[in-house]
Amino acid sequence: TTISPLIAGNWKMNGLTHSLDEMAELARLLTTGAAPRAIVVVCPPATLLSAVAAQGASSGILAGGQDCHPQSSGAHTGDISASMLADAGAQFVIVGHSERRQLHGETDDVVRSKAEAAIGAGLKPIICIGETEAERDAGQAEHVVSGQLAASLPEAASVHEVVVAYEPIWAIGTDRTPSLEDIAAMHASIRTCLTERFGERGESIRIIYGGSVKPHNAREILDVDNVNGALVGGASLLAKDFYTIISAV
Ligand code: G2H
Repeated sequence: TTISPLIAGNWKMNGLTHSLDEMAELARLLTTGAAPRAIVVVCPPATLLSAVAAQGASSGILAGGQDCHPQSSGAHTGDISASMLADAGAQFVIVGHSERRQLHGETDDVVRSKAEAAIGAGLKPIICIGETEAERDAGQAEHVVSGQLAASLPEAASVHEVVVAYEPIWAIGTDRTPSLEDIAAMHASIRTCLTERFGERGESIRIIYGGSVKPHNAREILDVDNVNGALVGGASLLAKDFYTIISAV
């Protein structure tokens, strides 16, 4: 594939001011080592977004949010809009992470509105989809994921701006990953859904894998057909580990 790979770090609810030292170290590694082939994105908690965006500028690290509200402003205490993330320096935003779907009750409809809001604000949404372990055991994984994909992706003409993140829920933070064959099959199935729906534009949409991507397994996962990058949780918190994963493409 000719799609340039994208490696995004999802810090989740981790990171205080001192975590910016890890950002500085990542920037140092990226500017002193061989130039990375991948687009590198760090999605810190919102409190650190401006700092990460500012710090990343000189080393080519882009910043992203972890969630956004479907509306651009208004009476929504505690929420953050896509335009606010853009204003703070974000170029990406994760939407529909399984932790949002499961812990905040986000449906495909909500996720799609968030993705549309992101595109409207000039951000690239990283739209997460993935099956539970019970669904995989029941042989329903591809069916469930293609349903989520169909309902979570916007119809917008700018759909090539989206990134699809396949994250099997049972692989998140568990140090378990699907077999390379299963990753290949799922990513191929997602690619087929994208081209059936969007034609040629569907060929250029990045499909990244997430769920226990670590320094030791990054290379083999990133080598799988139709895997156009990774969404990295735990291993993105340490600059050294994240850099090893970035360097694996
Ligand atoms: C999956 C992933 C990042 P981890 O949620 O989104 O986390 O790499 O810790 O499994």
